[in-house]
Amino acid sequence: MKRIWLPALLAFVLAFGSGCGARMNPPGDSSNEDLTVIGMSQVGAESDWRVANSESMKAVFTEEKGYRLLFDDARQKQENQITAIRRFIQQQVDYIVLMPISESGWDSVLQEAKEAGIPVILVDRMVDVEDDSLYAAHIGSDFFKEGALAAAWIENAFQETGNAVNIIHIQGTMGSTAQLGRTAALEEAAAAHENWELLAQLDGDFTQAKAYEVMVDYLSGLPGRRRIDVVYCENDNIAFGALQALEERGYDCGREGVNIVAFDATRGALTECLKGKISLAVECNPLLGPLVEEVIQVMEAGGTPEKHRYVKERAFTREDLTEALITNREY
Ligand code: GYE
Repeated sequence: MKRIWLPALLAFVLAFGSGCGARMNPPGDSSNEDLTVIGMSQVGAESDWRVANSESMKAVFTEEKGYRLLFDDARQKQENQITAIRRFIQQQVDYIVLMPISESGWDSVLQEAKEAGIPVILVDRMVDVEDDSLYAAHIGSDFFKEGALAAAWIENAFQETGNAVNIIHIQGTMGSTAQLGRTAALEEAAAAHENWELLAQLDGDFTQAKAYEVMVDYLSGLPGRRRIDVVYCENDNIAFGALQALEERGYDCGREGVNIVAFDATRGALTECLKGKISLAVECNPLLGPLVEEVIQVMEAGGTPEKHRYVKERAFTREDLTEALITNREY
């Protein structure tokens, strides 16, 4: 439903409806109210990060604040995202907010949105399109930078060793910006360190179940026990799956054993970090709802939003953490 300009609506009601008690809507029916309609296509609910991200959006875009949020969960399928966007175009929403599962394959559907005059705001990951006028703005994380923070920690942690540093790399959804950036940072660092050995690159699809499965398979396929120094997990849920698989097979995880490095730094991972089981938790901030609202407010006022906005992030080791910090964390 498109917005109806309130003064015009009032004038209409006063001119034609006054005196007979007519209203456009019965009480409680907000279908014709002056709401900004947002069609949101979310990747899915594959991780704790994702759930926190969806909650942040839902908390901001409420009817009390003047929005109607049409939220679509794509269950981790790009075709579902494309179908949702086409539906939003038909419904003539005011804005489309898209968390794209992967970078490629968006040109045509975003062109359709552009032709319908509906601005698209990208959240979290990016799209790889020829024409960057196909989206109005992008808000998310610098995933390469996050990976570089992790690589710098590994470098520092193993600088004294003369031995090989044995690394297992469990990747997120292939082709997503988060995977591409975090992978590129590790691969670049591995190429620059002669003694870093990438023993395996496994596809963990950002989920705990998949990571557990690929890690169990990998460990079961080893001829014997092997020294593993680092497991570079491209999100917290991958780290949880890897940790479970490693511990079940008798590996100790922590500074003296297998160093798990994870991304997101959600409460669950920080808890494992404080226990010493995750060595490094690199932050990735999912609380992007308020920043998306800022972009919409700029556009509502006729302005042009910043094209790319990256959120500030840090990394945590056990020494940085306290119970209180974890309890007070918003995600
Ligand atoms: O790290 C992961 C999620 O794109 C930043 O996707 C996001 C990533 C996040 O499922 O947990």
